[in-house]
Amino acid sequence: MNRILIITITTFLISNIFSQNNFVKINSSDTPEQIIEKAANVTPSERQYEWQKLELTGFIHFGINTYDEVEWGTHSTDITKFNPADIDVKQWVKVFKDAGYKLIILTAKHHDGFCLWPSKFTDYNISNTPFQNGEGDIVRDLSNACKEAEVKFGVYLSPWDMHEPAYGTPEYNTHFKNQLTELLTNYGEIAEVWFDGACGEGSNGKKQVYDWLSYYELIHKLQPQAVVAVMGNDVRWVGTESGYGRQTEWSVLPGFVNDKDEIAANSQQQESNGAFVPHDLMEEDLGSREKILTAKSLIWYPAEIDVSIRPGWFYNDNEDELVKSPQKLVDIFFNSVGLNGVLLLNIPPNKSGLIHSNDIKNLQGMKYILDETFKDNFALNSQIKATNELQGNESNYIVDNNPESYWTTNNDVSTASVEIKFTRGRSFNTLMLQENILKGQRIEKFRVDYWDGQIWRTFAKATTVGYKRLLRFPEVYSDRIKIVIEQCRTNPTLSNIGVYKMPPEISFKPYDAAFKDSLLVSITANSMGSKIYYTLDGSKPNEKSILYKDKILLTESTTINAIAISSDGKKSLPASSSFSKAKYQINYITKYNDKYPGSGLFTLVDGVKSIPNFNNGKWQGFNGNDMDVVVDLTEQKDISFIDIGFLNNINSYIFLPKSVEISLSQDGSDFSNPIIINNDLPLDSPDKQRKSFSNKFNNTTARFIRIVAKNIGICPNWHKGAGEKAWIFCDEIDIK
Ligand code: FUL
Repeated sequence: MNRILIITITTFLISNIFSQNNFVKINSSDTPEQIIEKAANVTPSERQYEWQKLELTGFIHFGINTYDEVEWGTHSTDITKFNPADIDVKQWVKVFKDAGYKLIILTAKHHDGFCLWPSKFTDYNISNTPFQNGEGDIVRDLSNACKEAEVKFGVYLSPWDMHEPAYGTPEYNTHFKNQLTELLTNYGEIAEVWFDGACGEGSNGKKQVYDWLSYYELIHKLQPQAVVAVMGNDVRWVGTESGYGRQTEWSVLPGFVNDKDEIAANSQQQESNGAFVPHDLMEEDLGSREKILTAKSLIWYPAEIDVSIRPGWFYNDNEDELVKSPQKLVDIFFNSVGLNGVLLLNIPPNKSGLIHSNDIKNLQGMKYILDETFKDNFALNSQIKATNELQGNESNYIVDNNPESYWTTNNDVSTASVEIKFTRGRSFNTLMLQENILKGQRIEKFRVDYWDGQIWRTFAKATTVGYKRLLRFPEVYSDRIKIVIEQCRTNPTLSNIGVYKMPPEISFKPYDAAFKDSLLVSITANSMGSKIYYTLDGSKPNEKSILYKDKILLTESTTINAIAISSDGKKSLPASSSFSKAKYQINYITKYNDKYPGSGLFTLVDGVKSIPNFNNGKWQGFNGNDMDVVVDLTEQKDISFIDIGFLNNINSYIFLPKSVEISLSQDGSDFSNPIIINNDLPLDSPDKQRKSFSNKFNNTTARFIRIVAKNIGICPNWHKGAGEKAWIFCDEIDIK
């Protein structure tokens, strides 16, 4: 995303792009009050409004990168390896739909240029792969599956195309529109078109000047209901790919237009440029009074928050254990949908064309927590009174469960409050507010108080609301709350209030540890009055399992499974933690790196071997230095066999040791005559393998065993990390 493109467009074009109410010009004669009033009345277009209500949308990154295990491909990739033998696009749709997602966007073409549909305009497409004997069309299959499941469908078409020879020339704009036309005419209704702003070099070393406005015109002609996102005029990029929006998130932003009605749109998504706004989309403040008072125009330009469930956008089995947890996904929900945005969550299918079970499990966990949280709204049908209300828009519309009906004040007030009395006292920790954005986004600052029996106490404060604002706070018990709108651009509206209690969440202390003789484990739940039940035999916990009262004493390797049930009957997701008992004492002469501690001090002697996937937490890493440890068997023992396991994953700078030295001692100080086992594999042997360094012994006794694994030190010259520290990853020392 490194390029600036300046496009000059006419007023005529811009008035086509923005409907009457989602775009307003500021006149030089406008007073500050008039500008604020204008801002308060900018509203979404119909397609923007329909899109905003989706809340949860899904992203699928799939393509040749899945097979190359890269995030960005190259123009010269061999596409004959593309063959998702077990592909089941219905599974993709089901996974998203079951979790409440309303739209799925597919990477029809990523930056490498490979097309998942048989495009007539390039050979670099799915029909030239072995997949379904060249008859495959994943855009067709997924759009059909979405239609059948009543999920909306969208396309990601990368403007940057590393493969297409025309890229970098004006002809490419025609080529790109030809491809857009194929996607927008052959696959039914398209709800969103997603353009990334990346503009790198093509195969000829040239960069492209994108003719964005002609792309938009084409889209609006062929699929008028489709929003154009990110490098588009309907939906803006939130500014990060972390899943977290701003605490103050305005949908009304300054736009381009000057007094002479000439418009300069800086249409490039960049670190330093917005698509349709004259500032950096990564800035913290996009729409405050300070910003809009100097604006030339104001536009409705809401935020989409894109994030992947894994570290990467494309599938890589190295990341199977790094799928975001249900709790993390819920946190993302609160910080995207709950901050006036739409969440676009990416779940990448694997090489066989299926979504991995870890992703499904965590997404289902997210859905469970959200359903449990939002199933009872304590505010529904409560008694409600406002300081001021407009006839026909009384305050009871806030609690009628209809997001389209709303309360507003009978004159232009910038402060007002609404008091809600529940049918009885409740404990709650979550609040939801919605403005009626069809009237505009107006609230700038609010607080929420509860009645403690004697006085009002503030328990939450925030700034913008917009389509939806969610707040979490430490549990409060009361039968009454008051929403105090402290600052507003014009008379405020509220269409919905929700007051909820989240299900409890469990924590273990310590978590997943190895220990020597015994270990005390505590379990806590983050909701007052919750009961915790657990099992020690691997079975699923329920209300009939052991009730947790005090720390659990472990003397054997054990997995604890637990659930918490709050006083109002809400169940946590089951949680589990494994504890392994070390067979021996171990002392470190060189210490492991704290970034990869495995499960702590006893990891190497806890009897747990790791799979050749260094992410599963049981590997200990040594960075740049040798591994040098002494195992103490605590008494003289017969020894017949010693085996030490190491990981090879040079893509992550993890190399096998040059050699492993084993020396035995009776007294723990004299370690002479080590047995040296050399690495017999080449350093560049395939990744993700666990190699044993072992030795047999005859008639040998010892109490102490010293193991030195020699690190190659720094990554070799031919390696991408040449000169940087190399890692050794060890999982287990096995002694028989
Ligand atoms: C980025 C792209 O470069 C990534 O590969 C990914 O597609 C993401 C959603 O957008 O800008």
